Amino acid sequence: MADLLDLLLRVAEKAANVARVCRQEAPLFQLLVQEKTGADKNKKFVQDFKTLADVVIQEMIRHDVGAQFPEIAAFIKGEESNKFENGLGESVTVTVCGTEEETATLLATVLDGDHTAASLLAKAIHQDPHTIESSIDGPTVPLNPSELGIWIDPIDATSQYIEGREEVLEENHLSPSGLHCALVLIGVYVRSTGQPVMGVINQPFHHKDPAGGGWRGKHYWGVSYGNIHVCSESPPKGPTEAERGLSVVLSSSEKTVVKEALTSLCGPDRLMYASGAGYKILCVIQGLADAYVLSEGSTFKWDSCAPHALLRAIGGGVVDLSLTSNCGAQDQKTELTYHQPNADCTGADLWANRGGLVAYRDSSQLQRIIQALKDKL
Ligand code: 2IP
Ligand code: CA
Ligand code: CA
Repeated sequence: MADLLDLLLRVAEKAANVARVCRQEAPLFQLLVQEKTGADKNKKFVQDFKTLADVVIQEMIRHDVGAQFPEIAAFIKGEESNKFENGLGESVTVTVCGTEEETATLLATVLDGDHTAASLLAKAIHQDPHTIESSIDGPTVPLNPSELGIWIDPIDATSQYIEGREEVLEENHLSPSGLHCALVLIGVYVRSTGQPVMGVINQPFHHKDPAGGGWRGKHYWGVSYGNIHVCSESPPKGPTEAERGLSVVLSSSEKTVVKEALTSLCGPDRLMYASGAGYKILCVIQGLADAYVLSEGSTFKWDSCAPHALLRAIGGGVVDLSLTSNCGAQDQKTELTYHQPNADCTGADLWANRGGLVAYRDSSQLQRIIQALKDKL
C-alpha cells in the first residue's frame, strides 16, 4: 500500500502537468471544450463541459496504475468515458498507446489534425511516473491491491478550470472561486465494504512560480484503515471554534431553507460559499471551514472518495445527509461508501451521492449541524 500511495502521488502530479499544459496552449485549450450530452450529463448544469484533458488524464491514470497494479486495473473508474468526438463529428476512443508517437497520432485525430498540440499532450502522458519526484514515506497498510478499487475525478471544478481566473491565495483564507478550485482527485476504497482508505488530491494551480516559471501545484494525501490514520495535513491552528463560532461552506446554488437554518446556527459571517465539491471538502480538511453541507445529489463517488479518505485520516468523515435523520450521526452506516451503484439509475446518476452530504472534521460539530437541519429538508 505504501507503493500505491507513492505511485498515486506521482500520477496525480503527471495529471496536474497535463492540466497545466492544456491551459498554457491557448489554441489547444479552445479545441478542448465540448458539451456533455445524454445520460452522462450532470443535470445540475445547463452547460457542463467535458474536456479532452479530463478524458486524457483519466485514461493516463488508469494506464499507469494498471501497469504497476494489474489486480486493480479492472476496478479503476472515473467520471469520464474514454469516447471523445472531434470537430468533424468523428468519435475516437482515447487510450494510452504503446509509444508516445502512437498516442500523438491518435490524439491528433481528436485535435482535428493539430500535431503540435497532440505531441505536447502525448509527451506529458508518456512521462515515466518514476521520474517525478516524490518524497513521502507513507504508512504500510495490511491490504492487498486485489481488495481495492479506485475513483478518479481527473479535473474537479471544470467550470473554474475553463474560466481560468487567477487568484493569489492568502494563507488560512478560503478563496471562493478561481483556478485554484480545480483539483485532481484519486480515491482508493475497499471493494468489499466501500470504505475509503487512501486519497490523493493535487491542486495544479496553487501558486505562480515567483521566478516566472508558470503555475506550481500542491498535493495532499491521507490514509485511514484500522488504527492507521496518517495525513499530510495537520489540525488547523488559530482560534478554536468556541472562540470564533462554527463555520460552514456551501455551494452558491444551495437551497434557501438550508442557508437560513445554517445562518441561525453559525451567524451570517460564518457561512461561506465556494466552487468545486472537492475544493469545499479540501477547505474542511485544511480547517478553512468546519463543515461542508450539500442537500442535493449533485456530487458523485469520484468527487468525494479521495477527500473523504483524508478527512477520515484526521478524525472526520463524510456522511449521507438523508440518512442522518434516522440514525445517530456517529453511526458508521451513515458514512458514504464507494462500492455500490444506486438502484434504478442510469448514466452518471448510478454513482451520485444521492442523499446529499455533510463533510466534517469533528463529530460534535456534525451533530449540531444535523440538529439545525432536522425537519428542514
Ligand atoms: C462538479 C464540480 C462543481 C460542483 C458539482 C460537481 O464536478 O465540483 O463545482 O458544484 O457538485 O459535481 P458546486 O461548485 O456548485 O458545488 P465537475 O466539475 O467535475 O463536473
Ligand atoms: Ca467533479
Ligand atoms: Ca471532473
